[in-house]
Amino acid sequence: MEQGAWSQLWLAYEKRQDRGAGAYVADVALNGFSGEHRTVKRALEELQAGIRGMLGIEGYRLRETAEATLVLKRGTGADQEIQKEGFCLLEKDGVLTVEAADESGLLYGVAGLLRLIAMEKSLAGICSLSNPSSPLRMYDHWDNMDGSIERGYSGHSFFFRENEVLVDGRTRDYARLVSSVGINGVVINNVNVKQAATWLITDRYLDKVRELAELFEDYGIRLFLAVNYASPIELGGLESADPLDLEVQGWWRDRIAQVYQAVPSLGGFLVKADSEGRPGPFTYGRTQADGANMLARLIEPYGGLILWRCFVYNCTQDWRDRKTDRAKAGYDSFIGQDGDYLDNVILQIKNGPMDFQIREPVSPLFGGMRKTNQMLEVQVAQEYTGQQIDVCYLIPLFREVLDFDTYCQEDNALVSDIISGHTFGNQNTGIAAVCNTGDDFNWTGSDLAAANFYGFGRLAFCHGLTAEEIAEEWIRLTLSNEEEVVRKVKKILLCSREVYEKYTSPLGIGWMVTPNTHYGCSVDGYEYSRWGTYHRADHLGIGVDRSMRGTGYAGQYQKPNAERYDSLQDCPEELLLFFHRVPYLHRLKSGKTLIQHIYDTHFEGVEEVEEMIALWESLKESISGEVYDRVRERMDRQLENAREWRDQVNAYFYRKSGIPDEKGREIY
Ligand code: GCV
Repeated sequence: MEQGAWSQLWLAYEKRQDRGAGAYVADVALNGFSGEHRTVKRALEELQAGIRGMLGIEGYRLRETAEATLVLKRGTGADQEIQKEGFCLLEKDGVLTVEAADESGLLYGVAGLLRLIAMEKSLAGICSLSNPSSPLRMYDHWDNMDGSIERGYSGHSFFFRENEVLVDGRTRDYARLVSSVGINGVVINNVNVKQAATWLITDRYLDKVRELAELFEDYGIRLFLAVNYASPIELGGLESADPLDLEVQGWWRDRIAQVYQAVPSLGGFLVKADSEGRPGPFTYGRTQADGANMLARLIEPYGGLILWRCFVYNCTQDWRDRKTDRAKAGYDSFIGQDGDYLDNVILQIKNGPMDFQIREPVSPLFGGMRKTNQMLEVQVAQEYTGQQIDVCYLIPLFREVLDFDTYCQEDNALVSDIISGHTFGNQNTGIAAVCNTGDDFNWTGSDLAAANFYGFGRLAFCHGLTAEEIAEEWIRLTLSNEEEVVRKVKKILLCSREVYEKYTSPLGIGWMVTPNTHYGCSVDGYEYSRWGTYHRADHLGIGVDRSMRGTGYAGQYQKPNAERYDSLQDCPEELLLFFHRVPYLHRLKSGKTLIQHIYDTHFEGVEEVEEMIALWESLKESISGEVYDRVRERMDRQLENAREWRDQVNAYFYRKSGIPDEKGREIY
């Protein structure tokens, strides 16, 4: 297998203690699968690389349909619990079986087996069934064709360079990595489709797109493209992109036919319309459903999907306008057409109503929409959460979103249920994350940010995993199986989201970031701008009244969430300032005043970063030098960032409120 000048991350297959796995893996039978199938070949290659690296076994004997100690078997019986893309690992009487319903499941099953070997787990008596929780599990890349990455913190794109599509060893390793954690769909280009990227659906690029799509297919991944809604104008020379215009429809019909002729396995299109300056159906007085359905109807004969983003809001708001509430915009733009979307449209909804802040309520579109396919969009790229300089393990945040009860019906009403298809019995559902990779040696800038890259895939495949389980897996696969390393790195990862929250914006208010770059503190950076992201702090208090007495946002939720959020007393405190305008001397449940809470958390946040650094330093001898140094260097930058946040936020609120810190600490 081609190895390049980049890390193999959790597929490094370094030497491991053999806890008995060696007894099975050298004698392999394929039962019900053809060794000639492209995905089976990849699974076998992976098995080979894994056992060679981890167990020192040079090769295995492969037999078709004969008995062996490792049987890779197609599960077909009616009583099988194994579902599409699922697998089961079973050990009985000295025979280990990886049973799967299809080739993708087999690939995931082999990855699951190699994971256990890498974690030095015994396979004796194992009986473990893994079915994917969500049908669609996607990474969305915001890569531009010039090689830059929007909100990328790990170097340049490995999909594009100088307006060319790249298909090489790195893209193959990318496919290996993400398929090994269960990803089955990838959007390779930025949702802000401009310039050369608009041409991705033309002959200029389709040959290369096909090559990449075929590489992905080997690994059970469908390639998707983000498309420019104004393509009929920009590529076709038409005067309009009105979805109801017959000429526009004809243009898309021809284009889609040509795209699928060139790339038959294409998964479909992702569309950012009427959002942050991108064109869309609103320009023509049409609804989002009109726009999405027009494309869906035309792509349906090819089995394609339209993933339509719900990130629609007015980004040219006047800050003096206190009635318009950006948080309400997504729901208001989509709820009216619930039920109007075709079955091959999936609405892709950001986890919160704003924009990937460190703390936001879950979007009320989940639970609000009942007759429309939905998928969740989260951001693994740390745009607002430390930009892969600050440690911020995001799986706990994603877990909270999955576990959120929308109360849209009595049972099975968690976000996790909705995006698994259990709530409304639909097939076209899923989960997507904005990816955090680039062409840095370690893929993610910070080595610890790879825990998010790994973890999102694992969580998408198995909603039941805890943040702790995923962290432990990643540490064992990537850093070390030494108990001390596992314990301490887990501690760093698991506290990191709260630590980041402590030294940045308090109690769900969000933002306060440096405009445009979104790294570092600027309390009023967006306060008097057009983006609709205000904290409205004055000398009396802070927060936005989104109760029914305020903007009414709380009313977009189902009961009892609507009532809880509406009430100052019952509102979950971590979201208090998102939903309410609160005076500085308001007493929190801890007994502290709001202002004292702000001071305390900001001091604590910095102290906890110092503790994280001390923990990391105590592992110097146990972690590979380069990884240790890279992380350590970023931790210094994190500490500097945290101090700056602490001092600016505390000084800001001290100056606004005039209320001193009860503990008399230095505030400037
Ligand atoms: C791709 C935020 C980001 C933008 C991003 C946008 C989106 O506003 O700052 O960079 O654009 O979200 O999700 O479309």
